[in-house]
Amino acid sequence: MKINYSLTSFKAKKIPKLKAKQIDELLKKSPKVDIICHESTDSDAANSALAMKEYLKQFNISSRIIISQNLQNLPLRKKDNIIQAQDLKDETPDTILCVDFSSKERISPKTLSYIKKAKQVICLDHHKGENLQKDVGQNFFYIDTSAKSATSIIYRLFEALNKKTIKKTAYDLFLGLISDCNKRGLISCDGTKGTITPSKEFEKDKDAFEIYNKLKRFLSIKEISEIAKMVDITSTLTPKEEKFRDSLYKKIKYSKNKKIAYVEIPPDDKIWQSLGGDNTKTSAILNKFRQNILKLNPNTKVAVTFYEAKNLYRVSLHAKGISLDEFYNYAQKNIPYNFSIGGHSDRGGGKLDSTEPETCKKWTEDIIKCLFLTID
Ligand SMILES: [Mn+2]
Repeated sequence: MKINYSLTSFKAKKIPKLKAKQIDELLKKSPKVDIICHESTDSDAANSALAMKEYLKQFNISSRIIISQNLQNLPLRKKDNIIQAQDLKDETPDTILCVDFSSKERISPKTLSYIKKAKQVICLDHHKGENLQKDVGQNFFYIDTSAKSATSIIYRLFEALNKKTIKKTAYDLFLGLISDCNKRGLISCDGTKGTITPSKEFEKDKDAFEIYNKLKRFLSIKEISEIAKMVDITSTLTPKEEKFRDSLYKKIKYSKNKKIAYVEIPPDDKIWQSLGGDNTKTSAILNKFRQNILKLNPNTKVAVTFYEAKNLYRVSLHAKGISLDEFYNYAQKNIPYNFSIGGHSDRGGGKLDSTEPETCKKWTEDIIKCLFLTID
């Protein structure tokens, strides 16, 4: 079969049947599929993988879910049979399905070399960034940056191929969507009350809201409340985690006009290390912190945190009322370090290939300078 390997980009409207069939055929000609999630795997990626595994199971295609995250606090219904990327053996994969990422910046070099060995690579993603096209041979990209979650893209895929799968995987698809939207402040979850509330902005996105409503219909009140609790991870903090959260507010630095607010957690920070470094819990604390800063300060347009994760130094950003796209380009071109940066217009991040305190400090300053130059 002749395959169209060109880059494909869609709006989050319905997926044309022909395109969906193309992905379906690529998957079905494979006896074995490895579904790979990005580094620091989040709920959207893991749930995308779970839903795709269910789909493949119907056709007796065996698949494995490969993640890079501690499973403990990861919002996910089923946690068995999951492989950590670091435990991958030296073998030649058949088909690799990348979910919630399509660029090498979001995976480790080891995972990239594993992907490079595959007979074919399929990517389903909703992020901006330079894609893997150059790095992998036979591949098929399906990138829709207007989708609110990777699970929304998978919803559209099932809708075009086999609607029954939507009902079967509704819990997972919904959980991924809620989790990604919660991170962007588009949907709020109250773990104590067990409620999920979409914002006005979310409701305005016709496609996202349609998917939200259709998936929600398959779920019971009990399941919805369970999802709210899982996603609102900061509603169940230990005293130590609470102390860490409160300390962030004391460490905020602002640019002169207050447009930029940032907190640096140095790579050798003892409290950060004692909390286990970057994981689902600490990342949720930082995420909520950035969102709160934007809510509390009318003048602040970007909230930024710097922290160590898996032997790299990271930056995460949330923006309000402005786009970060120009900043990503400018920083990548003008900062002379080995790092990558990107994401969505309103939420993104980057990582520096170093945890040397002096280098990290200098990089932090440069990132803030670039933000100042591009958004001020
Ligand atoms: Mn996502």
